[in-house]
Amino acid sequence: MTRIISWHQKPSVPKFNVPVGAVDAHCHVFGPQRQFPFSSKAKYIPNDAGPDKLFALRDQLGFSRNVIVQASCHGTDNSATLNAIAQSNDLARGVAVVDPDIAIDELQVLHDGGIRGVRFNFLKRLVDNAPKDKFIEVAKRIAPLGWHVVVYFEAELLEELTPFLEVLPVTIVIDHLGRPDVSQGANGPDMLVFRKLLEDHDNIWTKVSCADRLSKQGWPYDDFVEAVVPIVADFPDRVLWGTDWPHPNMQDNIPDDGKLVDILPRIAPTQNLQQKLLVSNPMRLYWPEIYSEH
Ligand code: 0GY
Repeated sequence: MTRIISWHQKPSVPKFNVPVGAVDAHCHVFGPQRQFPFSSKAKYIPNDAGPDKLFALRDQLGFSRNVIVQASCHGTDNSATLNAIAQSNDLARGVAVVDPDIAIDELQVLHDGGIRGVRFNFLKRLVDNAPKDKFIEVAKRIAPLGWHVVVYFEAELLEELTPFLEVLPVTIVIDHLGRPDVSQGANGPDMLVFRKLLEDHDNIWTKVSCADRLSKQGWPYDDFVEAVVPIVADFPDRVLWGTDWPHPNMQDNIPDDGKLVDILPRIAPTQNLQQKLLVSNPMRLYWPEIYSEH
């Protein structure tokens, strides 16, 4: 398999200044492969995108912290993610992907390494199986650690997955709004069903991220912005945002990360909303021990 370079080689410096202490709450690291080989089940093999590159981008974009989500190409071996967190001076935390049979003492080791959640990935193009009953057991096992689950699925699966989401005894963060068709608009069927999920369950949060994957129009992502503005306005305490760098598996329309940051004031138009989206919400979830609301 050819190793893919899925990220912009010269992202711009954003025009928008993010608030002090902003967290990029969805990004990944790949490798370096010599130290951290990819999984034999990986559906794509990327070039190395290690912690040095990630932290340089963080600084360029004006962010302070990262939440590193274990990428599917590393399977359930979280070493690359843990390595990046260890090199961050406590400016990174992580979300792991685990073998569903993982024991409590192994979870504690991950906790000590900065992991605060597990990801359940239902995308068939990324993983071979997603055993719901085993995931429920994992969720019960992580609850005493104060962790949350991150769930990744596409809009057509939402109805089938809702009963599963309803039995998870922890906070749930849904990646990229459950991948709706944003071209239907803010009142289109996908966004309305997703909004209802948030209305009915106050333990469900979402990441209003991945404009580049969800928009059908491309930059400046007007269809994405229009669809997510009401979500940020109406659920301001349950939204997160991240770059998705290094944009796993993207081969066309690779986004300029600086321009992704530049849509933030359009999706969160007030300072109060920007503070919640980029600082208070991710800090409450990932660094609660050092964060207090003023
Ligand atoms: C994302 C999106 C994708 C990939 C992964 O773990 C991954 O490989 O998450 C995707 O291909 O849509 O959130 O990074």
